[in-house]
Amino acid sequence: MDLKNTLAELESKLTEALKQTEKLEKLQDIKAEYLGKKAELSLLMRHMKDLSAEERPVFGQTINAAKARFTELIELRREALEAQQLEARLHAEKIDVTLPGPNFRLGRPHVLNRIIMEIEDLFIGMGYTIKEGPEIESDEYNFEKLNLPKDHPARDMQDSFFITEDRLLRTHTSPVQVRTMLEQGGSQPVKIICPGKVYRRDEDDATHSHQFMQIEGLVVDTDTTMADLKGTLLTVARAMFGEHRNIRLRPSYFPFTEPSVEVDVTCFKCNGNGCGMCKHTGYIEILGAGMVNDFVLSASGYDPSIYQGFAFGMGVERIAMLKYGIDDIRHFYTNDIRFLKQFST
Ligand code: 2U9
Repeated sequence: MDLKNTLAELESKLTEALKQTEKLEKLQDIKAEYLGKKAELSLLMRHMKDLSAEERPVFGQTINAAKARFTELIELRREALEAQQLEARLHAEKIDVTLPGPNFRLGRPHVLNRIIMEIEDLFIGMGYTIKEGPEIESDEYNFEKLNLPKDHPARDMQDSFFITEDRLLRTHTSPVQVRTMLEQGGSQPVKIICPGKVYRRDEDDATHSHQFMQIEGLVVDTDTTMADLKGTLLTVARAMFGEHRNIRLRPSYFPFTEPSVEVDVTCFKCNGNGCGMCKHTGYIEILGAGMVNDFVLSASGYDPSIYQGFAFGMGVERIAMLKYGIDDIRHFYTNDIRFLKQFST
């Protein structure tokens, strides 16, 4: 059989073998069988020595052309099989984009933080700055500078968690105001609100929590009056409880303010007519306030003959409980998702 026929026969065998092969890995074996060292094609080269000098190059070129052709046939099959495999994978991994997605549960700010943000927005609108400070405080900033010396009976109103003789968990955010006044050096006006966590040694029950949140405010300037305080608190009451609310001030006592007042808002359930919610008084207490005590002004560097100030403080939980009719303060801290999810934006 001459060389051309042998090669044609080999090529048709190779073509057949490739046609039968469905697996990419098998191509390696076929390549070895048809192009490897022991392949028939390679063995044919041994006949070179029996040929004349003129015949050898033609023989060599023919064999090399066959090698190139065989390599091409194998590669073409490889490409076809690869394309087939990709097609199969794409088909198997097809995603149905019309299927409904997983039901993501959106988070939301805690109801207490929402109320704080609302109140912050209101005060920012009135030109206030928000100030925060440390939760571990010195006795001096938490008590002494606020007119609560060591033997003062009013310290009992705020039973405290002491860490050392001089360090405690702050019982109110008032030390933030003290720090701000000291920073301002007794000559710049102050207009701030201070939100944050506070701690008191109370037994936890439906209306008491050893940790709760407060927002306090402080304005110090050379022409600050009780009328400014009243106007400001009326604005807060209306923003929180409805535009038709009114407020009344009742005399009270706080060591850091003089005079001091407790502030009631007309009942938002009965519009002030009297109902179970307001115990038939028409009013609900929402916060405490007053004109800054002269001692407190001087203790933080402000001359009370030039400066006056007003201050107020509210418990955020109390505001939320009134606003949403929540009957137990512990709901805010036990994180029952059924409770929390009721307060969406
Ligand atoms: C400085 C001067 C005065 C802050 C004030 C109140 C009145 C008040 C309570 C409300 C409910 C605390 O959370 S509560 O128990 N607070 O009634 N707080 S005046 O007066 C200040 C603070 C800082 C330098």
